[in-house]
Amino acid sequence: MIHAQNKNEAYFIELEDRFGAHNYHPIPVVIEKGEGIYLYGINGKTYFDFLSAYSAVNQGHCHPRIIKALIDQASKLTLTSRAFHNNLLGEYEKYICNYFGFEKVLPMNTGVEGGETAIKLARRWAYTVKGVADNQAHILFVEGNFWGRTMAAISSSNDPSSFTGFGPFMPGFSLIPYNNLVALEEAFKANKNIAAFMLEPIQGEAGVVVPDAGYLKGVRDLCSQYNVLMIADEVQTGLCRTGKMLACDHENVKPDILILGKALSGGTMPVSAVLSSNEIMLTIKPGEHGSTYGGNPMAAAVAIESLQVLLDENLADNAENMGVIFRERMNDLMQKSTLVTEVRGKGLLNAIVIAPFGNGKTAYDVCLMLKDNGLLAKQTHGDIIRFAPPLVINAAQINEACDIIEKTILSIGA
Ligand code: IF1
Repeated sequence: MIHAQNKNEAYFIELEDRFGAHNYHPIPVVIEKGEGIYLYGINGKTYFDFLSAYSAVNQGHCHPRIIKALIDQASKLTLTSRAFHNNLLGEYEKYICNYFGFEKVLPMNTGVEGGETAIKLARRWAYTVKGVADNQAHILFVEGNFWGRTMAAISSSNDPSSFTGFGPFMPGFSLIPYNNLVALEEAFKANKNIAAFMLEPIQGEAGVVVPDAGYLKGVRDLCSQYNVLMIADEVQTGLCRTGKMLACDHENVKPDILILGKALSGGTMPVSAVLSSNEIMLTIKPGEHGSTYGGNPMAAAVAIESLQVLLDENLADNAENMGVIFRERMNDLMQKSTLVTEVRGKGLLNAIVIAPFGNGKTAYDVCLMLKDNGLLAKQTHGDIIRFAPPLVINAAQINEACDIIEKTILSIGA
């Protein structure tokens, strides 16, 4: 086995190109180690991680407590399947239900499985509780949503890069504009078969789109008034990312169904969870839904520790405070450079919008320059750069990272 240092970045990138599907266009950097807010390249360079694996490593890379929980459990029992009980699952279910104030949890693995589970629960509730006629249940989504890559997820998408060439699509879905309570109430009045309204409290992939103050509360009130389930997809916005434990907490809104994922495992393995009430959760009977790995002992052990770390290290408050510093620095930069046309976000989920510059260059090109200056971030939708470091970042580090962003932007043009 030749050690990695004998092989350069091109070697590993070429391996992926030759043997891997081409379903991504990564920033050309090869990482071999992660610790806290830093990623370490095989090229010997150290980088600020300002993506956090799309908010999956909120606790920081390889958090020692979470890694210990993973290793300890992996050495004892990794998987029983749900055909048998084990001594971890019930403890985890009690812990996470009490942690978020819900009666029951349905444990899955990926975020999109969480979304699929939420939709199945909503449809089943519509038929057995709300009284919607069979196969008539409708789920309402918002334009710009992103909740994964499955056929149901792309069937509810209005992003051509998500759905083009994958039809036919799942029926019973429609979209309304985000951040629009008038459109929401009109949709509820027009269709009595609406089982649920599913939304991200802040739209991540759409480019960190923060709705108006009061929108989430308005959604909550309209869903209650029209007997429609509110499904909050907090896979990316949850777990302290936006400065509160949940983004819904900014307006003291409690959804009927809450979807969690990503940082639920601190970036160690796929762990997702759907939380809801007995009335909704018990509409699914034994054998009607599940997953081989859903709720496995390793996931249970890691999720408990990942959630406890969020509390013990006050990561919501830190995200709030560091986010204020970050947006102040970015707004200051916007005064210095016409390249930055907008700054938006909440907590440590932020983004800047980049104006077109020099012969078709885009935000991707800015990300390449940021990489060369020691900071890793990723563009979305051509002109937006999302900045989302691990929530353990401190004031000195966030300012050092902002120095890199400022230096990079000003090197392109004032
Ligand atoms: C990729 C995007 C982000 C999500 C929300 C559910 C899921 C996601 C709000 C599904 C997943 C991931 C998917 C990942 C990159 C990343 C992403 F760029 F794709 F759109 F974060 F914005 N709800 N988002 O953001 O969770 O099944 O992936 O565990 O596809 O490369 P998953």
